[in-house]
Amino acid sequence: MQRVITYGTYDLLHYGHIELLRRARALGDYLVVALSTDEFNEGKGKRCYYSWEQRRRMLEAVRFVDLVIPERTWEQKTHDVARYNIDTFVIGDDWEGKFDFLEEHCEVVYLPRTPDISSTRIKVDLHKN
Ligand code: C2G
Repeated sequence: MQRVITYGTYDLLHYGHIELLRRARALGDYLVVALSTDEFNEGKGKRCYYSWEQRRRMLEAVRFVDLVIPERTWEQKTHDVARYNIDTFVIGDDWEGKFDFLEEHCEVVYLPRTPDISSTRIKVDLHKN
């Protein structure tokens, strides 16, 4: 069984997120999503609209997602790859090169981001109209 992992905030779930999850899942048979906790997001300078619990429930409703775990630190990725027996780490190419250190533990794949959609853009567009 090919096991895949990805990381993210996934707030205001949108089709760019879904497209990432669909392509990530297509690289294996099982997809783990490490979902940024509210505290970790503060460190990323992100304030979420939905709580971690709400974001977890939404991701668990996505058929491409098999397991949601908390992302609490930048340093947990190597541990997660071992703990969940991961074959492939996947993330959008806005992170290109940032996680190459994982290559000694698993395959590292950066996928093209879906253009013209982001949680920030949704908030701005909604505010305008
Ligand atoms: N994404 C995408 N296309 C978009 C928007 C997002 O492919 N238009 C991807 C991102 O590249 C990422 C995932 O969807 O792989 C989740 O995006 P975010 O919630 O913004 O995640 P981010 O804040 O980048 O967190 O340790 C890694 C970080 O937790 C990543």
